[in-house]
Amino acid sequence: MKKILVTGGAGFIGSHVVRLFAKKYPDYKIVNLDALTYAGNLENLNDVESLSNYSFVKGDITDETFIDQLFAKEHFDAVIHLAAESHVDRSIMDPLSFVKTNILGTAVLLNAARKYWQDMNGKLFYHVSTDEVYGSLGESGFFTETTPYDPHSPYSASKASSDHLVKAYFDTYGLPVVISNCSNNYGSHQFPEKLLPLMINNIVHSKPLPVYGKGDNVRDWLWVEDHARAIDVIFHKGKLGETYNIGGFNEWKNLDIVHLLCKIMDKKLNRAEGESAKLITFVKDRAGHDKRYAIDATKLNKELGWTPSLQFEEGLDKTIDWYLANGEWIENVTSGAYKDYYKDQYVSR
Ligand code: NAD
Ligand code: TDX
Repeated sequence: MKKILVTGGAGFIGSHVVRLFAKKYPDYKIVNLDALTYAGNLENLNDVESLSNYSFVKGDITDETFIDQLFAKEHFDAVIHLAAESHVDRSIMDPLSFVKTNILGTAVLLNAARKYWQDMNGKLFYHVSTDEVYGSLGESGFFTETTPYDPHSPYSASKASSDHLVKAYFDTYGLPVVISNCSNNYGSHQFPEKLLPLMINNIVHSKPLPVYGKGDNVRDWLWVEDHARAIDVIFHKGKLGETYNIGGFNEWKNLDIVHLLCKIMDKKLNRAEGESAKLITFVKDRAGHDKRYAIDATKLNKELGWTPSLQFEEGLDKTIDWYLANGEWIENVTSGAYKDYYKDQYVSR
């Protein structure tokens, strides 16, 4: 029996990782630790909460005493660390909370693992990170595992720092670690501050669709369940001390993706063709906006045999259907503090 601590398991990607591990590995015990910030929601885990190998603990990864006590009590074999402040625009408004959670929180977890894993044999600290640590690409080229770090936003700088801490604990203490850096995820249960769920929600309500700058920034999109599958593969087969890039070889300009969403949703909502696209509104660009991300996931494919399972159009279709069928979920997560966030971020932009 392996006991795995998943941090941030009530968030978007974390809930998919918890679901995959708890269902696929009934002999693993999954402990989900989450502070339930605005981004964490136990409703994301309705279908796993009754499983006997799953439990939830509410707590903050920056609370050293609490984390030490948890490690002393639970004797984890592995950590899959996803808890983070994850939204670039929020990091521009409030950088210090990103420094606290993403850097200090990761350091507290690493340090607890170092202290409580007397025998490091068979242990694993898996850090889930982002392609944004590599900075921004021009028209061509890809991020590989050896691309130098060059983060630009407070979010990506905090994730870069946490990656460096993970590597330092491997080099200095021999802590068994692995890191993956993934491109933009999309899918069910994503908080509607990120591009795709925000646009889907606004199209449903016929609200303006705020495209930053000219909409010509490029992102490489991956279905969240394929990210969770990659984490499964790397967790079981990844080489200690290594980094693996995860991406879909699926680049889109923001404006093109918003047009595609509008086209699909016009059909699904029985609107005239072109009706939703009229909502597109160009707004002030994001400060320090990275131009293009594109991941080269060859290492993960060649060494560990992972490939994405879904084509983008199919994944987008499933994603839109999920949001249309889960109006109550969207209503719940957007009814409170989201309104203030939206006003601060978009109303006078
Ligand atoms: P999310 O914002 O949806 O979820 C983050 C979760 O962490 C939430 O459940 C939140 O409650 C929890 N959390 C935040 N602060 C905490 C704290 N101090 N203590 C305990 N829990 C805390 O984020 P996400 O999009 O699911 O991203 C998960 C991880 O994957 C992050 O580390 C992020 O950097 C990384 N990542 C995200 C993407 C993406 O496209 N979303 C891509 C690559 C990597
Ligand atoms: O309203 C919007 N309008 C807009 O044009 C929003 C929210 C975004 N955008 C643009 C900015 C980006 O170029 O869309 C693109 C995607 O934006 P986000 O969804 O905020 O993602 P991004 O900034 O690319 O970062 C994401 O990918 C890497 C995740 O939020 C990170 O957690 C992950 O690490």
